[in-house]
Amino acid sequence: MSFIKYEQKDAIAVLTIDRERALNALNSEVLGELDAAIDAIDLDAVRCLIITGAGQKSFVAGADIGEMSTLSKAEGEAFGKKGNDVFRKIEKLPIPVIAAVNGFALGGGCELSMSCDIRLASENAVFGQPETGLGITPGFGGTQRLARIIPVGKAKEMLYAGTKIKADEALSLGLVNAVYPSEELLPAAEKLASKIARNAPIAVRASKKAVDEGLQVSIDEAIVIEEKLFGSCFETEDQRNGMAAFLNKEKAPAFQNK
Ligand code: CO8
Repeated sequence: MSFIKYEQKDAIAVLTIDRERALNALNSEVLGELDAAIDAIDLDAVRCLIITGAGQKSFVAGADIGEMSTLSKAEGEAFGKKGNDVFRKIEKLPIPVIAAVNGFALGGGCELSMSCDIRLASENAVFGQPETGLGITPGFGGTQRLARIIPVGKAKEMLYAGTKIKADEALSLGLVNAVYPSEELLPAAEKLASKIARNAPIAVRASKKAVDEGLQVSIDEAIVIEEKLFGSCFETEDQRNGMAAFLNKEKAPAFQNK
């Protein structure tokens, strides 16, 4: 692949969008490679995925403006669908995904980070949906996910006025979980990923599924989703071993994903 680097270390994988000369902007080729890289993840081995951008300046500076500039209505819709399909695939991965936002996260970059479960940012990160200043709406889910993550009034300001926010404001809005100096961002993301990877994988996946599916339905239906997933954990070796270790006053076992 020319624009995606993928590295797996034990149960953690780091996927880097690597088109640094265009600040990692997403053109069709990058999106195609991202899609293929997501499909290729070994979900039996990987327990947490980190997505980041190459270099110190940008996570992803958006969809490629040059490529979009001449699209027709039908082509615009098709390009939006291509991005949405990939981002939805990321969102629906059974394993947790952490965005390590190492600089500009604008337009499609902000949207990519929002399709991840958790966002950590470097101090120089900048988030924004500047599309209306280019004559378009966000097209990779920005109008939908931003208003679901931060207060709707602030989301609307960012969408209508193109207001960009820095890392500290993103932290205060809950758009990111934590902010680090640039050089500490990836180690911090890997530390969190390791912590997740040490827990029982079936229970972690079930927790993700319960949150994501539960948020789409009424609380009565959501509680039932949790009950079923909770019950299913009692068919696992990891539950038996995890609880036995606690009762025997031993440290948590190495969970086997069984
Ligand atoms: N697309 C294409 N090229 C880009 C992009 C981009 N989004 N962002 C940066 N680049 C390129 C620049 O053109 C430049 O290339 P070159 O060196 O060949 O001139 C190179 O990256 C470096 O950029 P700058 O010189 O501009 O770097 P600065 O540090 O001066 O500025 C900024 C950095 C502020 C990030 C600036 O580059 C910028 O404003 N970029 C555009 C940000 C933006 O508006 N993003 C949103 C794009 S729209 C979008 O993402 C919609 C998503 C949904 C699409 C649905 C389609 C239907």
